[in-house]
Amino acid sequence: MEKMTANKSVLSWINEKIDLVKPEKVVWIDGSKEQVEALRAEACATGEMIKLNQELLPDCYLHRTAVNDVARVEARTFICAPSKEEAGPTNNWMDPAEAYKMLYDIAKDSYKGRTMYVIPYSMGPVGSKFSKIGIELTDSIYVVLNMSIMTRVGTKVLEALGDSNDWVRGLHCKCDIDEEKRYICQFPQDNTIISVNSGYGGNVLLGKKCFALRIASYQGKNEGWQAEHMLILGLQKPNGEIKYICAAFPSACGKTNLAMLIPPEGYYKKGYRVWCVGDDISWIRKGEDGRLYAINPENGFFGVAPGTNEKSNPNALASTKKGTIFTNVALNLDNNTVWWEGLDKNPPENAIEWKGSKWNGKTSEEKGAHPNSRFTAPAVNCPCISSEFENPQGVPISAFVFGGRRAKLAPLVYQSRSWNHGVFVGSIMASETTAAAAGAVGVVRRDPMAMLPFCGYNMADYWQHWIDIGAGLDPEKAPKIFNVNWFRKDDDGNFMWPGFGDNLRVLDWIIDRCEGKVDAVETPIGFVPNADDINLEGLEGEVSKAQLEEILSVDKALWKTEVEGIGEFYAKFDRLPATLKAEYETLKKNIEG
Ligand code: OXD
Ligand code: MN
Repeated sequence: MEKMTANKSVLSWINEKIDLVKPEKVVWIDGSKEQVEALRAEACATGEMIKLNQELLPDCYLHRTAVNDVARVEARTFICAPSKEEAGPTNNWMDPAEAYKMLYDIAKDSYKGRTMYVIPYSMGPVGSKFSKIGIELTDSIYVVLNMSIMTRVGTKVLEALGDSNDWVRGLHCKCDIDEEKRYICQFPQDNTIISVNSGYGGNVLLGKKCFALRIASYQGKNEGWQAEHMLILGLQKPNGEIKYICAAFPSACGKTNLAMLIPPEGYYKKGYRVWCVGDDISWIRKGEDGRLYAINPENGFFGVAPGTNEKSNPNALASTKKGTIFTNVALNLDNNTVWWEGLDKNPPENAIEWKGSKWNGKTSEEKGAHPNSRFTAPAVNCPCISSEFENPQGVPISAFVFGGRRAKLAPLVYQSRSWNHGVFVGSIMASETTAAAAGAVGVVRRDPMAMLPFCGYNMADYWQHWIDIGAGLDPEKAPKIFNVNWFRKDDDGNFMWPGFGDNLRVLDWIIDRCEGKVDAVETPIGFVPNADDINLEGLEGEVSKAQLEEILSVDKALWKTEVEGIGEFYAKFDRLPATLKAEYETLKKNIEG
């Protein structure tokens, strides 16, 4: 096929990679429906994908990955910066020269007899000042089709690139899906990503975590903007005004659910709505009016399937009804549709489980879907997608929200005293492990700004970047910073807050605080709501005022232990910003005082 650009930096890089991996042919992805259709047909012919019931699930397909290749692999993910210090104490580091050599040895000749697909893609609306371009080379049709949902792809992207050299290089080689030789390497200084021996989403859809977070966080530091692991939602008040919130949570905290929340009935009737701009990643920069604006660089949702249902997240479920690729879910043979744990209480009896064997959901002890099985769904399918989703200027941010899963420690919500205190609150984010992840339950895992596996440079420098961004903002215009915890438990281990749609009650308070409409109580950790200011209408019999007071309380003894944990974590960072050290000392004093 004809080359789609005359850009010399693009052509010479692709030629080098062709010499390395030796494909049988090269196909450029043009973004056309016809090409997508032809690739779907080819993938079905080879068994790489299964066409689902086209009446119930039009343009939907199922894919199964190798059994050893079902999740991101943090232990095999590397930041290949010139020095270990630049990658920092929380990243795996490899010397760039050594990494290139090792990766090229693995990739050599690996496309023999295969096709190289060249995917030009834009993170962010094509042509927006926020957006960045990448080119991914891959030998997987599954990757092409997923990237065509998750990003904007094709000829228009190369037109926007013109003859610029400002684009991110991405090479993906499936090789033999050998776990021992699986590497996901980012070279931030070279705008380059190389991923070998995996076929699973987060490792191979290079626009997502590899580019939009790891590479982009580094670009943002150098160029004065931010790439964050944050959803973006618009909260519409009864007067029609919409205020935007960016929120960061570690995995298993309901991020996609919050991004697509449906207000409780009483609120809905009054006119409250939540609009989803993004469910995973935000790119943020200062606008001409001095406020911070955010875009979602992605074009689709790569969501976890298990637990998604009509009650937990009807908007996400609706998003998966057309043009969606399902990965590692169960196949219902009776009607050629899909099923996963938590979809409904009626598992299919005549089915194939995610590994490809016959499965009876009524009698089997085994799971039908892998716990990390996914749907890749176009964002436009979402019933609550924001009208600003394609806005090249982004949306103005009123609040940043951090959160985690803490059974006893953090109150339902608290507000930081200042921007720098807010950066501190983000830096001490942590979540207690759930049964969904391997390892012990209830262990505190520190995950600053939910960026632990995604920060492309030294985390301490990343915190300094946050501080610098705040220093460049008029405090009146800067987003206010909050922390939430939907997961407080009573002494019997029961959740004390209903969560899901009822989290709107907390978002409402957050926006009122941003607008100076409501008072708060100062505590050693920040500002906590007066219990009267969280509206419990409609929660009678579920959450009493006393219970609310309990989940808003700050237990100094527990925070004392927490301060020790923070101290141990901070001790890892030689380059800890003095501002954060000072915030830490303040917290310590407040708790002990
Ligand atoms: C994701 C993640 O898949 O954060 O979005 O792991
Ligand atoms: Mn994520």
